[in-house]
Order: sequence, then C-alpha cells, then structure tokens
Amino acid sequence: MFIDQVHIHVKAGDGGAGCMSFRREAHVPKGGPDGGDGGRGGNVILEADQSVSSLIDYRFKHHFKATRGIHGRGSRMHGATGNDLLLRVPLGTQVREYDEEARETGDLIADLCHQGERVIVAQGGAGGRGNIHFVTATRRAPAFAELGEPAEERWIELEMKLMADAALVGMPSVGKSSLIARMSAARPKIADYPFTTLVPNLGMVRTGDHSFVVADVPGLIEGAAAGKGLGHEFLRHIERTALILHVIDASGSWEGRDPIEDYRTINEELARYATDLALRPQFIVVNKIDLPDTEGLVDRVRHAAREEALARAGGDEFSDDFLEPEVFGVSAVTGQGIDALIAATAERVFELRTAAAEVLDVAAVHYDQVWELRRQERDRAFAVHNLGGGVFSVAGKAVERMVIQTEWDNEEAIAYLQHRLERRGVEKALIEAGARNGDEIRILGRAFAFESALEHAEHP
Ligand SMILES: Nc1nc2c(ncn2[C@@H]2O[C@H](COP(=O)(O)OP(=O)(O)OP(=O)(O)O)[C@@H](O)[C@H]2O)c(=O)[nH]1
Ligand SMILES: [Mg+2]
Repeated sequence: MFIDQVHIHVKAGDGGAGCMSFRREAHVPKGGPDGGDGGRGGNVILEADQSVSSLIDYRFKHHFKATRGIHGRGSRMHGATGNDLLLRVPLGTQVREYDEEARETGDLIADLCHQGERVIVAQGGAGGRGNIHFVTATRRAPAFAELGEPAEERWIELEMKLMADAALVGMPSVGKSSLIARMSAARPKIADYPFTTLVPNLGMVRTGDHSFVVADVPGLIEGAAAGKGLGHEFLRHIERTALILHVIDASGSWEGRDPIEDYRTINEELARYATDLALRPQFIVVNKIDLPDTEGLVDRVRHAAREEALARAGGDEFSDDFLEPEVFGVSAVTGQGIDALIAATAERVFELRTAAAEVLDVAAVHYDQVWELRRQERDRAFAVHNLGGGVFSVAGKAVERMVIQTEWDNEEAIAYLQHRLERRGVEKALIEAGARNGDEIRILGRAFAFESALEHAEHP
C-alpha cells in the first residue's frame, strides 16, 4: 500500500536547570555566586532527503524525542546541550500542525521540496540561567537560579504528495498499470476490469542519462474532477508531476469506447480540476497497438490532437502557442514502442525539471518562517479570567513556561517571576480585569498573592 499521510508526536528536549551555588575557597569566607547555566534541550528537526521514498518509517512508530539539556553546576560549569533528533522525510513532504484530540489539521509548518531543506518542528527548551546572572546592585548574592525551560511538543501531520516526474493518466483499463510494469520494476495488479488500481504506484525508470519516477494513478472517468470514481483524490497527486503521459486504449475495449472521445473527456476533467493541469505538458500514449483493427489509430489521434492544439493557438501553426503534439504508439504486452517512449520521456522530464528548478528558487516561500512567527505570537498571548471572590487566573503558553521555570519554594525566585510577569504586561492586564493587592492569582495550578506597586491596584 502506498502511504502518504501520517501523524506523529514530536517532543524536543527540556532545558537543563541553572545552578544556584557560591564560590568556596580556602581563604575567602563567603565567595560570590558561581552557578552555571543549564544546557539547551535538543530540537526535533525534519529534513528532506532524496533517498527516502515514502513515509513508511513513521507508520508504526509515532513518538519521537530529542534528549534533554544537562543541569548547570557550581564553579560556573554550564550543562551540555541535548542532542537534536533528525527525522528524514521524502522530498515533497508537507508538514502541518495537527490536533490529535479533535483530529483536525492546522497551519502549514513547512513544504519541504528541496534536498537538505530543514525545519525545526519542536524547539528544545532553553537552559535555565545560573545564579551568576541575577546579581544586581541591591542583590549581591542571589540565592536562586532558573529551572530549565520545558521543551516544545506537538502532534504534526506529514503528507507526501507524489513527486513523480511523469504520471500515467487515463480512463480505467487502458493499460496504465501494464505500462508502469513494462517501464519500471514496479509490479502493480493488472486485470481486465475497471478500477483495478486503487492507490497510486510509483516506479523508477532507469535510462542512460537521466532516470525518472513514473506514477500509475487510478483510472479517471467523466466527472472525476467533481468527485466521481476514484480518480479525484489522486488528481491532487499529479499536481506536481512535470509531464502527463495521457494513455488511451487503441482498441477502445472498455465499454467499447471511442479512444478520441476518451482523450477529450480526460482533458476536460484535468481542466476542471485545475486549469494548471490542462496546460501541463502531455505525451499521448496510444496503447494496445498489438490488437487487431488498431492500425491507423495513432495517425487519427495525432490528427485530432493537432487540430485541438491548433484551435487553442488561434489556428496559426507558426504561433508560439502552437505545440506539435507528441503521440506514441505502444504495446505494454509486446513491448513495441516502449523504448522510444522511455527515451523521449526521460529527455522531456529533464528539460522541464531544469526549467522548473530555476523558477522554484526564485519563488520559494519560507513557510517555516511564517509559521514560526505566527507560533511565537500565539505563545506570547495570554488571557486573564476573573473567577470571582478576588481570584483571577492567567493562561498562556509563554506565561505558563515562566511559572514552570520557577522554583516554587524559593521566595527570591518568586519575586523574580513577578518581575517578569510585570514586564510582560500581565500585571497591567490583571489590574484592568479588576485585580487588587492581596487577591489570589492562579497560573497553571500555582497560586500567589497579587502585589502591585501601581496606584490603582491599592484598595480604596
Ligand atoms: N492486448 C493488450 N492488452 C493490454 C495491453 N496493456 C494492457 N492490456 C490489458 O488491459 C487490461 C487492463 O490493464 P491494466 O494495466 O490493469 O489497466 P489500467 O489502466 O491500469 O486499469 P485501472 O487500474 O483499472 O484503471 C488487462 O487485461 C491488460 O492485460 C496491451 O498493450 N495490449
Ligand atoms: Mg491500473
């Protein structure tokens, strides 16, 4: 089975705790603070890798964790950084946020299209700072340090769109699977009834100069773009192929159809699905020419396709818009014409990919940066709720993280937390919500008394 969508849970490493320590030397009665910082936790990183061809590695294992940062120590010794965890994914993998409970897909995190492209999907927690950082003019001997920052963790969705160079597209039973079996080592099911192929198959075609990947997708029928048959779901897979190999059955065998009518129907469905797909370069592959009464059909198809192309170019065969259609007569059964088809496909795919690579480099959107900014904004946001009776709660990622980083049995550490909350605007928001000195503030299950120097926080 072809796997193209998985959900995995990624957890980065927690930051190591900062150290609270004072220098101890033989001749110095009370030394200054010397607690080192905790190390940063490892990140979970996705990397696009050409040599990975599917998401199968993520089908059975769903949880991935980077290692934590080491705690800081005395004598200004900093803890080591945790190791990053690198997960390799196929080229063309799209990464999205995923809500496991609601089973809903969220924002696009990244679109990994180029070899070696990376994105951090879970950031390691920063190491806590040691007490050497908290010395001020009035606080010469800070008796607290920061705990490590908890790591990010989240569910993500990985989706791989087929990165085939050429896709075999056509009505059911025209011989798409037979052709991919002839052209590559792929061995899909072949049978004389429609809709034999239920999921796309990929095959690598090795030729002298350039190898290419060909896809065999389920048969399309009239109405496919509107969701009829099986083809629709897979039309999106061919969005990224450079070349369409439009296969028609020379014998018109399935339901005794007219091959030229079928050719037009499929083109209409492609156009209906996306205008872009109708304009995609096409080779016309007339299959089953080994069967009787098929001679002459290749020429008829060539003629019909030429008329259409000419009409699109305004009837002018010297116009730049006119492209002589390329038609190949082949037989998947005898192998006739297959070598010529492979050679021409390899050459055309190479030309198209080279041209596309130039365009892509200019137009690349850095989704990961967009997502990172949006995520940071969401993290910074917090909400204050008046629970009544002088009790207020504050909720928000960044604020909660500060609370987790605080040693709760250390008054100095709590005072420092209050200072941070004040800087973040939490104090102001609480006063606006009606909080007065002495009220109870709850954050993440912790409670402390509200103390503000701001005037209107005093009880009248
Ligand atoms: N004589 C002859 N028969 C062929 C040729 N190619 C395919 N067939 C037969 O046509 C039938 C359909 O072939 P498939 O390869 O399964 O067709 P498909 O396009 O993949 O069909 P779906 O997956 O159902 O869309 C099978 O019975 C094949 O043996 C050919 O070149 N010549
Ligand atoms: Mg098939």
